[in-house]
Amino acid sequence: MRGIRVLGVALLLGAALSACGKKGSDALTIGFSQVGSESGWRAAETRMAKTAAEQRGVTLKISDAQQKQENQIKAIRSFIAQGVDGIFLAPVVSTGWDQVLGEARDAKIPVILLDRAIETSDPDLVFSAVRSDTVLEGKVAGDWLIKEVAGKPCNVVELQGTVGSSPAINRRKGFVDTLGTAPNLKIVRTQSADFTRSKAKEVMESFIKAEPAGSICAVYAHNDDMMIGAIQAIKEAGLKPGKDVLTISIDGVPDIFKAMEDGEANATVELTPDMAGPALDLLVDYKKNGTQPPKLVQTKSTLFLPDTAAQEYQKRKDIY
Ligand code: GYE
Repeated sequence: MRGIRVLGVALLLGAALSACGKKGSDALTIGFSQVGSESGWRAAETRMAKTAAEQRGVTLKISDAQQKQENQIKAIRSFIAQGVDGIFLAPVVSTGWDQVLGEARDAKIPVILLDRAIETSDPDLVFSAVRSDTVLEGKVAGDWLIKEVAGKPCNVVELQGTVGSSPAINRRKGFVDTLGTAPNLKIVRTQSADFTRSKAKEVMESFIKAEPAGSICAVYAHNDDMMIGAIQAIKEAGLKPGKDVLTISIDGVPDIFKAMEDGEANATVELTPDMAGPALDLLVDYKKNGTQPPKLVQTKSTLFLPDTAAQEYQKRKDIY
């Protein structure tokens, strides 16, 4: 009896020790300052980050900034105070990070940017970054539209993302520069709808009211969620999205594939929501083996059209 008890205690002790050992040596804790949940893409990125961390045995602390930079700065300071092993930051806007990233560097905590870029005078404040080429996304969108209208005159309206965010700045730039080569295409209205469906629906309603009836030939939205809002507004105005009004947007979320399948959207430029997976791999490799990461891991920007929408929707509907 006594022997069994001793054995039991020894086993418990052993388990406790090995658990401690794991925590002390290789289990990493990472803080992720997330923008918010403004879009379906963003929600998918958050979900995939959780899964990617679980798969790698990493503890991921996610802080939702509700689209406010001040909340992100607070979250980063709190992660520093907790002594995390690394920080992921999806920066809501592109400027104003030098101070707090300097604090992270002083604490020797590597910072990896996810999906959005920052402007900084000191690139060494950032350990690495995982994102797409958002200027290219705007160019792919513009090239598709130029080809689609085939020389006909076309009045375009644009729904921009969050003011001051790198994807809004760059997706506009890539698109405007590309349209500059096609004098038949003219951007007649452009406004931010903050990457959200509800604001985009309102802005699109105001565009439709402001422009002569039936004169809007195409909508370019900086993300699919805004396009879903715009499609709603177009339908409520008695027009057919995808036919009377062409649509081109960015992200490749399931809902836009559904809309393409239903003939209500024309094209999307896909952006993977798996930004945390590659970032975790870099950080784990650095912590374990001292491997210096590349400054940038660039994800693909692929154009999708209605011909494959049904099958692409099936592929995505359960993983987003
Ligand atoms: O396209 C949009 C989101 O930062 C690239 O943010 C990301 C963008 C994404 O809300 O849906």
